[in-house]
Amino acid sequence: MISAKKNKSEARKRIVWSVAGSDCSGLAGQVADIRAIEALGAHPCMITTAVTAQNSKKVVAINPLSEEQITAQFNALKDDLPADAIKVGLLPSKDSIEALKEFLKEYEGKIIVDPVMVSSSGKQLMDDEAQSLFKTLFDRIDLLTPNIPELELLTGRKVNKLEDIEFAVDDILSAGIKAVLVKGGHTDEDFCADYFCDDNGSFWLRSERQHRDNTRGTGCVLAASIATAWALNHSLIDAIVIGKMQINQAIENGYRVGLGKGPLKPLSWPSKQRYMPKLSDHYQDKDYSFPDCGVEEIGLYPVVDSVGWIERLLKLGVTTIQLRVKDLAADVVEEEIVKSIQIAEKYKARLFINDYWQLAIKHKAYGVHLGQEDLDNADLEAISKAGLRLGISTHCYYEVARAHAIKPSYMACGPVYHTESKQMPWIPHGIENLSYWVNTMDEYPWVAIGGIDLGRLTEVARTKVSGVAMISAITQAEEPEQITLQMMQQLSNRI
Ligand code: 3NM
Repeated sequence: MISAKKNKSEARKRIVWSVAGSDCSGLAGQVADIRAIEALGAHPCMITTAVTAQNSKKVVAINPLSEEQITAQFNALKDDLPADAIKVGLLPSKDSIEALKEFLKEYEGKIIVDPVMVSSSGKQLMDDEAQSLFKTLFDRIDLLTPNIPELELLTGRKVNKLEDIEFAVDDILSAGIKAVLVKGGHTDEDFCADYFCDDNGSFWLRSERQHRDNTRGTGCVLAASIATAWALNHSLIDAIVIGKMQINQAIENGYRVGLGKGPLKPLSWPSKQRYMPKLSDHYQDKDYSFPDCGVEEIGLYPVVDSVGWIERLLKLGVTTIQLRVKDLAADVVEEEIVKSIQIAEKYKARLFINDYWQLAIKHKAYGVHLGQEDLDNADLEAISKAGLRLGISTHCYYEVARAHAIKPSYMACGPVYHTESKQMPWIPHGIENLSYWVNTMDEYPWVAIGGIDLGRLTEVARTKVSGVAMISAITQAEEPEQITLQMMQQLSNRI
């Protein structure tokens, strides 16, 4: 997986095609797609499948274009403005499906399909022949984004409760589609939960429901935003979180224009905590609560692998530290943990135990730090009940959304720079992404980690992170005490 918020260094702007129906009212369809694609920074191209006549109250007419007319658009674009991702919406008739299938013989890139089958006013938008042909596209679809009525139509299953979605999605996946995101807008819950599933697993994305009138184009904006974030080289699951953030922002900014429902309005890159969904394996919130780390900033946060290092650094006045032991026998680990906790208490320091959450609870450590892999096995409820603080590592949108559902005491962002201390598949964030996270998820204290040393400390501290964590800058230093004191001094000067 790769984390890349915005890829500014690309010489060519990314291109996203909207293969869908026009909308003369400017509320949904290709107008919504274009707004969404541009808002996230890609160039939109339009392949129109039907000229629709509609307004804010109803769909008056769908006028499908012929296979020849649609093919001419594909041909005009394919060499000059090739797609980095394609978002497909309305396929009103056999002609549009045939034209798309023909084009897909030579296009091997990303393709997201929002199955626009019935309008919100109940008008059938895809004719019967197109509905039955639609399934022949399934093996080329990377992501399908049905709402609940469309899911029911596609599977013949009734969805009475949220759990039913999971069964219906299994049916679609076994028909050849690679991944499905079911939009939970059509329920009575006071939250909006979307369900994602592919071969690697599944998750729910949950946001508070915004009770707003102006929501035309929601499906278009979501699918087009996901396609755009994916075209910008985010992983698909990150793109889905970004799309959900954009939807939350766009709904908040919807406006009234005609006599009926107005459109939502996608704005530029979403960067507010309230837009971030909570991601977990269930649609309901878990009620964890973890204490905060106190009023004092986390500060210099050495990550070390022995009680010897803990004592050496706490003596210097370090106030936060992490014991991260790997590959030691269980009894040795326990002994290291017990001694480290005793020393931390003596110096009144905040000691986080990496990974070994049971031992941290047993010996009443100040806190636990967990990586995303550790989250699968840790009993968060037990950590919460024991009153320990919790820190969670994050590297991308998906992981931040997952951590957000847990509401930890702090979040760590890494790797900020290249690191030799841990093998990871991530491209370093750099200062720009670190700043983005600190400013976006601004109710959490952030800890920066990865490749940070004395020379880089000032620019990292300028992002207003609460803590700066490091391994090698201290443990590999020729004079660890001196470097530690210098770094503490620099951090205390930042205010
Ligand atoms: N976690 P150094 S980077 C333990 O990105 C760790 O989650 C990271 O070591 C993350 O300061 C990292 O030597 C290694 O680069 C930090």
